[in-house]
Amino acid sequence: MFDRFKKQYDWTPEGLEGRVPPGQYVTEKFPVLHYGNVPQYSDLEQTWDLRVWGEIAEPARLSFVEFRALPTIQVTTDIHCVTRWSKLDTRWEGVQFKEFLKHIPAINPAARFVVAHCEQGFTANIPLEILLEDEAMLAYKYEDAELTPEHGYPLRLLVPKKYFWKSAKWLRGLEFLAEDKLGFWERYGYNNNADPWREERYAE
Ligand SMILES: Nc1nc2c(c(=O)[nH]1)N[C@H]1C(S)=C(S)[C@@H](COP(=O)(O)O)O[C@H]1N2
Ligand SMILES: [Mo]
Repeated sequence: MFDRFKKQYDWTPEGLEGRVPPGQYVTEKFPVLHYGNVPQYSDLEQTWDLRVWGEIAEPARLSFVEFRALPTIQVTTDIHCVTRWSKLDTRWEGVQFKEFLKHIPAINPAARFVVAHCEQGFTANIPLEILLEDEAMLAYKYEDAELTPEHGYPLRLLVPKKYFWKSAKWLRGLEFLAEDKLGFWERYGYNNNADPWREERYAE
């Protein structure tokens, strides 16, 4: 059974057993959580790019215009933050990760992990096989509108299978690696595997 959470705007997912991972409550708000400041951008077409490097045939760089020309998909999914809020049926649009791979140099067979590099040095590490799942994407729209600055404008990762900290906001680079390398929260004591269904919140 789910305990009713104290806050007024949150509700108990009665009848939703199996839909919400253990220890989570459901919110209809969209909390904002991050370390550091919200980046400000002036001219994305001139100043923004997305870089890929590491275990890849050659490093590459996509401009804002090049990235926005890639085919997009929509995904409706539930998201689960390690601070215990879950939000159901969130709808995102962006470039599916496995589609993105078709538009960059070939990644090496040795590549098994990805580190997302974000503004201000934030990083998050994710196994490549998780990113190859259908709902993992490079997202730039939420509920049909451009992401707001605090939710990651102009680009964030969406990795719904993991606690939401792996859905890195303000994404600027993807590093492909043969060996895993801990990201920002992972080094800070959070569980590297971060599976909400197994309640993998903190490092052992
Ligand atoms: N760049 C960056 N991305 C980040 C974080 C951060 O500190 N920096 N925090 C993560 C955490 S802990 C969560 S729960 C989600 C929150 O996303 P939201 O603010 O859109 O709800 O962003 C994740 N992405
Ligand atoms: Mo989080």
